[in-house]
This record gives sequence, C-alpha cells and structure tokens, in this order.
Amino acid sequence: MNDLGRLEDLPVEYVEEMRRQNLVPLWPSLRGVLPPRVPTRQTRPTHWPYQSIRPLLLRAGELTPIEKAERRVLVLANPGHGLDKMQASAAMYLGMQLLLPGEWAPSHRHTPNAVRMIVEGEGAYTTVDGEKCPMSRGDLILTPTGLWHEHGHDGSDPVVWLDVLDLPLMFYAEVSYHVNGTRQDVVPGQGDRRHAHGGVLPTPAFVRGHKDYPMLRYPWAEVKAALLDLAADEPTLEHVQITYVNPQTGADVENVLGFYALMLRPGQTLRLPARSPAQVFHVVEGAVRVQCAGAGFDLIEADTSCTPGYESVSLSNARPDAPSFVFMADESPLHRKLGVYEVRG
Ligand code: 1HN
Repeated sequence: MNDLGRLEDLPVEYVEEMRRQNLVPLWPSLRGVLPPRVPTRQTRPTHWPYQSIRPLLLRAGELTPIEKAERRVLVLANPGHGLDKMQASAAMYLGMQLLLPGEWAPSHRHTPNAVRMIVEGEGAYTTVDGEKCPMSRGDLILTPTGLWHEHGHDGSDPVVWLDVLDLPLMFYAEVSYHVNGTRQDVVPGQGDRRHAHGGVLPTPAFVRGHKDYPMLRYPWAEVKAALLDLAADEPTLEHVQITYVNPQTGADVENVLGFYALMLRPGQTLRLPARSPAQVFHVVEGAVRVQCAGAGFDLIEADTSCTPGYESVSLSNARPDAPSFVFMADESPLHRKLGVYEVRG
C-alpha cells in the first residue's frame, strides 16, 4: 500500500496554518520514514585506497602543524551521506590520522568511543587512562568513552593509523562533546600483559582499582596467531574470525561498535549473509576483493572499504597461495541493544 495522501493534495492555506503552529501531517511522509521491508540507507559501498590517501595525508603534515590541527586527520567520508557529514555509515566515522616524529597530540577525553588500527610506522604510542600503549602495524588500541587519551611519537618515520569512532551516532543523539586535559602521568602496568594468557584471568576480587575497560591494546601478533591457530585447528571451518572482547566480561570491547579480525584462507571466497549492521573492512595483510550490492572493490594492504546493512557481502582472498587478514568494524552491539539486529541469510 503506497497510495497515501500527498502534501500537494492538501489546500495550501491549510498546510501553511499547520506550519505556523509547528505542525506537519504524518501521512505524506509515513512511507519515507517507515519504508516497506528494507530501511532507506544512505550508506554506499565505498573504497578508500590507502596509496591515494597517503600523499594527501603527508601533505597535510607539511601544510598544517599539529598545534593547528590537534588531530591531523583525513576523514573517510561516504558520499552517500554527503562528504560534509563525515560519516562512513549511520553510526561509524573513519579517519586516517598522521603523527610525525616528535609530535604530540594533547590529552583530551570525549563522549564518543574510539579505536585505532595502526596502519604504518613504528615508535608512536597512545597514552589511554594513564596506560602507555605502543603502536605497531595491525595493533588495535581502544579509547572508550570518557577515557583520557593523547598521542606521542619517539620514532623516526611518519606513523599513520585508522580511527574508528561512533561519532555520527553520538552527534545525532546530541551527546557529543570533549574536555581538554593536561599531560597524563603514566601508571605502570599493561592490561594486554595481564590478559595475554588464554583461559586465565586475574581473579576479579583481588584486582585493585576495578576498570570497566581492563584491556586497551590488542597486539596484532596475538590476533594473527589466534587466527592461524584456529584455522589450523579447524581445517574445515569456513569463517575464521575472532571478536575483540573485554577479557573480564566476554562482551564486545565497546558499547556501540563491534570489532573483529578475519582470516581468508588461500583463494577462499566467503559470503557474509545480509545483516542489519553496516560494515567496515580494512586489509591488514594480503589482498581482498569486496563485493556488495553490485559494487566490487579490489583492496590491497591498508585499503579500507565500507558496505551498507541489509546486503550480503562477499570477500575473496586474491592471494591463491597465502592467507589474507582483514580487520572489521560494524554496528552489531548498537543494533543488539536497540533490539533491531537481524540476519536475513
Ligand atoms: C579524536 O579525539 C581523535 O583522539 C581522532 O586521536 C579522531 C575524530 C572526531 C572526534 C575526535 C584522537 C577524532 C577525534
């Protein structure tokens, strides 16, 4: 049933009188906000090749000193949302951030949750909630809502990382703001060391200073080893994937977005069923063809792409003789909390 009355069917003076009273009729807009079966999605399948971002990002390093930028980032904007909205999807923001040797991105905290996936370079670190987290290619570092964070760089080459935030959702909900701070004192201890051993956890009753986020850094070496071991242990397993979780609770690491790493076996094609969340794919090692809703992208190392929800996605390892590894982000935790998470097969 799509034949609801249109706005043009109403007398002009009637519509004007309503508008003067801050009133609008629902029925001309009802199908727009509540379409049949499938939501309206602005998110388009999009590919951001790293090799074409990189020169522009390095140029930003010459044009804009860190003091003038605070965070020197080129935003990966989905054209379906309009570039100025700085959205990859409804809830996800993506940006490539550059920190040059000796630079300092000062301490602040904010309501949006962030993670960083390190793309290039050695010697930089993020201090999160007093914990110094070294950055190496493929590492995932969390800066969950409300935690102080600042970035420094003691190395000799540019460092680049991919920021993933739930900023669009927080902004839409009118809860997005930041607070500036001062340089943090680094406290000893590393959550990733305390939680590095499978099957055993520090006994919660004896842990001093309970933390909602006990682990802030997920080293790539550990994640890759977990994927390779899983693949070797389950030779017929199609979906060789891990979820980044809070080791104390087993829940997703953050409240809104979910993070995963996937291994594609040599030559493998994996079909991901249509699910409600939009997804982001970032190739950590290898080469992967991403196909979704009639679009197809060939991703090489450090490339990023996103796909809308309610569409199936196929991922093909372009390497016939070696596995490829993909970091993924999606909106599953949000959809589950909203009660709208769906798998459609
Ligand atoms: C932010 O705080 C960082 O701390 C990076 O590195 C990107 C994008 C929007 C809002 C805050 C950072 C950000 C951001």
